[in-house]
Amino acid sequence: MLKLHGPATSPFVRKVWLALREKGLPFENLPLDPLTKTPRFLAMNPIGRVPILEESDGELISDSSVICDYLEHAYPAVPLYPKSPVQRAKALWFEEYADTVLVGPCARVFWMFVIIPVRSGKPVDRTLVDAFVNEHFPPVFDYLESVAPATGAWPVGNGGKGGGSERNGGEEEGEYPIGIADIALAAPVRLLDLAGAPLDAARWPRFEAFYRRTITRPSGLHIVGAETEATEVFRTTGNAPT
Ligand SMILES: N[C@@H](CCC(=O)N[C@@H](CS)C(=O)NCC(=O)O)C(=O)O
Repeated sequence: MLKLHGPATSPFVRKVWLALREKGLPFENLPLDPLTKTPRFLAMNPIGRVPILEESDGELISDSSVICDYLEHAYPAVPLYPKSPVQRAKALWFEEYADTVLVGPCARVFWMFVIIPVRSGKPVDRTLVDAFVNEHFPPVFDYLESVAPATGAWPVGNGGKGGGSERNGGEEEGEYPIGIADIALAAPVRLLDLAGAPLDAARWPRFEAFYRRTITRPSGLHIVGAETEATEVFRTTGNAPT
């Protein structure tokens, strides 16, 4: 069976978790504290980061984007990436944007609410949180709001039904199915829920609604128990579950 190493609180672990579930692939999640660089961990991934996917034959694959690309090729039955080159490029853009830009402010809020208080022994500094959110959220979420779909999945698709020739370079007309863009964009935003500081739905209604309908799919509900448990370990110890 496939093994997914890393805590369910990690946005990159969550991204792979959602991809595995959307593809219908059974797997086991194994805790691995990414902040403690044990020799075993560094032997699995020399840069000491999660997620790490372990294939049933023991092969190890690191980095959420590399893992998702691997899954797409090794298990193509349920595709997550568009076939049209231009739609695929757009999907990869949103995956990259989520992994490099969106993740930062979401992770910082999680740290401010969950990890810093237990490590510092001081309550959450709301003034600091508000200042951070006011400075760092608008550039990211204003952009995502401006491109978010009013209904359905992110408008790049997964190689299934799409918006017809004009919009996606020849894929079939119809509703866009869930794909890697949806998964990658939803995964980090979940950190805000786990922090107890959900995204402001009044300010970013389209993107928040997109996020909410994506994360409440069966794939998203499947991780809730594990991430709640892992968040509690962080909240009480200041460290990841091991
Ligand atoms: N680009 C990587 C990023 C992975 C990453 O930064 N993971 C974090 C956990 S959310 C980590 O392992 N951090 C440990 C560290 O940076 O020391 C991916 O997509 O998998």
